[in-house]
Amino acid sequence: MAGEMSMIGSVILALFLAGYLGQQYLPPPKPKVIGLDLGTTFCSVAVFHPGTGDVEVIADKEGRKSIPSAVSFTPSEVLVGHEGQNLADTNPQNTIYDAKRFIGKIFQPDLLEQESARYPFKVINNNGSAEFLVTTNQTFTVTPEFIGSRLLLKMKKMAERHLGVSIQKAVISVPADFDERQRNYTVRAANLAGLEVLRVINEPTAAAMAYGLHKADVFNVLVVDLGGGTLDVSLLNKQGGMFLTRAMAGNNKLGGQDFSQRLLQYTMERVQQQYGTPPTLKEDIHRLRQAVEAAKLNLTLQSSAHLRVPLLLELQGPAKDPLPVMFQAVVTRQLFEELNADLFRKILAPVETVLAEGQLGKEEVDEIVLVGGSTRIPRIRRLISEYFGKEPNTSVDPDLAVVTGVAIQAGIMGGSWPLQVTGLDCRQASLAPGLFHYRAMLLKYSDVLCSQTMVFRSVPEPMQ
Ligand SMILES: *[C@@H]1O[C@H](CO)[C@@H](O)[C@H](O)[C@H]1NC(C)=O
Ligand SMILES: *[C@@H]1O[C@H](CO)[C@@H](O)[C@H](O)[C@H]1NC(C)=O
Ligand SMILES: *[C@@H]1O[C@H](CO)[C@@H](O)[C@H](O)[C@H]1NC(C)=O
Ligand SMILES: *[C@@H]1O[C@H](CO)[C@@H](O)[C@H](O)[C@H]1NC(C)=O
Ligand SMILES: CC(=O)N[C@H]1CO[C@H](CO)[C@@H](O)[C@@H]1O
Repeated sequence: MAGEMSMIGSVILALFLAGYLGQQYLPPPKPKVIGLDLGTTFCSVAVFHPGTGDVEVIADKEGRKSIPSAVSFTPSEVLVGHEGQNLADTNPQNTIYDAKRFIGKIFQPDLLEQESARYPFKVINNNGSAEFLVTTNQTFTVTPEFIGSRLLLKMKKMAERHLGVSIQKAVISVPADFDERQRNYTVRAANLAGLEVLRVINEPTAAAMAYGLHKADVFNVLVVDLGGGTLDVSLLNKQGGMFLTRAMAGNNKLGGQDFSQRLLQYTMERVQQQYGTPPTLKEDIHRLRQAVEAAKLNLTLQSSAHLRVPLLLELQGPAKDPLPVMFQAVVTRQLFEELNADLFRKILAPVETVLAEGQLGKEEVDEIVLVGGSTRIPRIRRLISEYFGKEPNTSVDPDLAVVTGVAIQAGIMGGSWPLQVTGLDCRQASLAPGLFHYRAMLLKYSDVLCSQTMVFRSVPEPMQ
């Protein structure tokens, strides 16, 4: 019996060593499964490199790691991402964005009408589902999942070009509060792009995985996701290698756009003060909006930003030609924080809600993970760290945390090495009687062996 066990032990060890040697001497295999983050405003794609254990977020030809979730239809072509976004001003009725807000959702007629009033394109009601009306040479409708599929196809192609292999499989993230229908339609979008979806994973779970929290000794993880237009707070609970969503709350009308809007309002008032007339031309307001957006980004790193915007103002009455002026203003971080003080305070409300619903004290939260570009704002970070009395986890780029975690999951689904021993982890291996005397050796290679095999045991299951 003991001999048998040690035979089995030797076989297992041989397999481990084969895997290890393979890893040392064979060329690393290409990733076969991509990780996709189909966001409301931005999308990204990443892969897990089994050879090195690194996640790589794939950039487009211009080196950009996210593409805007915009698709623009013209008589001759369909433009996706930055190219689509560039037409938002000149082709507004046919440039569709925010499609994720509509995917797989059944609306009450009046709610859909309310929603569509926010957009320059036409949203029509097809028996409760939203569709977008596009008029180029012909007039036709497109579904939110079709828009999603064009974005996913673009990212699939970016990955294929970068990796030099064709890709058919993906893991994709969705908001934790997506219901089954919304998940199904997200999968349908991927299928339309020629991708088989191996798993749908919740965005907060992905963000936690980006920090390796699926492998770390933590129980309660709070994920704060503050993007361009929405705030989502999730309380995750890790149990036996699975992340469960214990509570969720949010504010779907709070985000970076609102902070920019306050700054825009302020600059418009300054123009009025300086020149006695507000900017009226659409192009001027557009330029101001861009300058304000740039200033907001600068203020996360610097204490002040200098706005310099050429404007055409109707100074001498509408009969005369507008006068070109160079509007200039300095905005400080303190001013930006004052303009938004009430909005920033609203961020803690859903945090308190999830703690109350999860019946958890704030001191019981083990890790806080920040996701979404707006969590770069220093005042917001401080608000959260002061509330919990500890620093949030911020080392991963908050715009790429979700896609990084999705890629880690994709790496798990794709397997790592041909000679991999799956379904066995180092804890089991080292406790198997026959393996006992090899334990020291296993531990010596534990970085290599365990980091591969442990992963299989700790596959987190998003709560569906
Ligand atoms: C749309 O119309 C333009 C000119 O009006 C024409 O050149 C183009 O071929 C048409 N495209 C389609 C898809 O019919
Ligand atoms: C409209 O939706 C309802 C329920 O969602 C369904 O029963 C009905 O068949 C649908 N009608 C059409 C025309 O698709
Ligand atoms: C979602 O898809 C699954 C599998 O295709 C199907 O069984 C289920 O009925 C779908 N659910 C909804 C709400 O569409
Ligand atoms: C932001 O910073 C960049 C580089 O530091 C600078 O070129 C740009 O003018 C700044 N913009 C504003 C609005 O301060
Ligand atoms: C503040 C901080 O960085 N906290 C944690 C982030 O997550 C890792 C786990 O991967 C912890 O080790 C850090 O302490």
